[in-house]
Amino acid sequence: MTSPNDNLNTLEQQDPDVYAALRGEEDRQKTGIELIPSENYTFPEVLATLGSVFTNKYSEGYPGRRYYGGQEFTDKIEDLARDRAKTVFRCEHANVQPLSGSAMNQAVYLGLLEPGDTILAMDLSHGGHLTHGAPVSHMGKLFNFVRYVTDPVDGSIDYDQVRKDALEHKPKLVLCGYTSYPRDIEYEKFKEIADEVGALTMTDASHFGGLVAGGAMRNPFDFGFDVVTTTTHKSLRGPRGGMVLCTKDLASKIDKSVFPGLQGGPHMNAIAAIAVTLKRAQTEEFKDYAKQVLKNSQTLAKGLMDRQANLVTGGTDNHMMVVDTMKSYNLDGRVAEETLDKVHITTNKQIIPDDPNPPLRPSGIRIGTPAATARGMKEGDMEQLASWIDRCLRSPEDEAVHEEIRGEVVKFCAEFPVPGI
Ligand code: DSN
Repeated sequence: MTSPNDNLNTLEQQDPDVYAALRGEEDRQKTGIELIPSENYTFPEVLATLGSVFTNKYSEGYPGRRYYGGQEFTDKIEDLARDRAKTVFRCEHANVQPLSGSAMNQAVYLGLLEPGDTILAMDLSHGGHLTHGAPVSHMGKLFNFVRYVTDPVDGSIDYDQVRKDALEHKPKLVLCGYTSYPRDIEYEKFKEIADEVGALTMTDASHFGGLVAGGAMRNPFDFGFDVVTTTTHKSLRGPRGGMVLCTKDLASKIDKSVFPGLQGGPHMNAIAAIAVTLKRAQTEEFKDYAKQVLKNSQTLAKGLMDRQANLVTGGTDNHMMVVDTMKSYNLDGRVAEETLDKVHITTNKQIIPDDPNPPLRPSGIRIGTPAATARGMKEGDMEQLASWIDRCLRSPEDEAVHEEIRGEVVKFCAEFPVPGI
């Protein structure tokens, strides 16, 4: 059997351009601090599994019911992935085939609803996701999405307004979950609202799936939710992929919707890597990791606010914070992102609620702690990060300050090896 190193040697000989980019990306990941809340460093054994022979195999269908021969080992890994997902998320059924987040959510809408049906979901510009019915998305055109917004004063979800929207529009599905919202969800309220109008309940837990798995955040199934979707590469630290988790009575509709409804051959190398990730997720070490992500997030948010930064909702309950960079530093999000890039601190520009600016030049940035925590950073390190971020954004034109911080960041990063590199 060839080793991953042998395979990389072959890549270097066969394709020096791609090889150079791969080494460059490794170096970028090692010498910078990754603070995009949806990114992470996966486990070494996940990287190995992703680059394994499972990528060679077609496996349309489900374990025991495939359309191609030679499924002895693929059946085993898909069963492992499904069983582990059910254990980790305490649910009755798991489909681990969605290629990623968009397909995963589409499979739910298309499997449980009819085109034109109403779905109540969070508005993209208030923290929801593109696949939660943004008008530019195909799903936004196919279904009648009613989008709730956050409270204009404190920035959190206004449950009274959600209830009013539900009573007025009678959705068939009530969806909660977010991509840029720094607070926890009151599942009991969503469930009560959905029950009042006879709607199904769904959480898109993509951002915080790993924190639910690690017991650091609440699990929507404990509140009687019907469906939870999650990508597998964010706080869960697995390969890029998606899962639909649901109650037993929805299982057949979900499975048919994923295949043959939406997808063809599943990516078996990713499914094997999801199985590996879900084994990790059951360890004490992973539980500690999930708790530390939250402690780091709260420390970093406090560190920024102590330095007079303005955070949407005034803090965080989860792994992320949204900084209003216009109010804090008089910089738009693009300039803030680019300025932090110069000192090897990676964040992403972010539209904030009722943002007067356009998405490519919005008023904020998003910052999150899952990746930094995966490298072993703790509260004291978050204090240091807050100080660098604040100093850098208060001196956006000062090259000398940038050079000084960049040097400190690179030195600091050397103390925190990136898993798998
Ligand atoms: N792109 C992801 C995020 O950054 O939140 C969601 O798909």
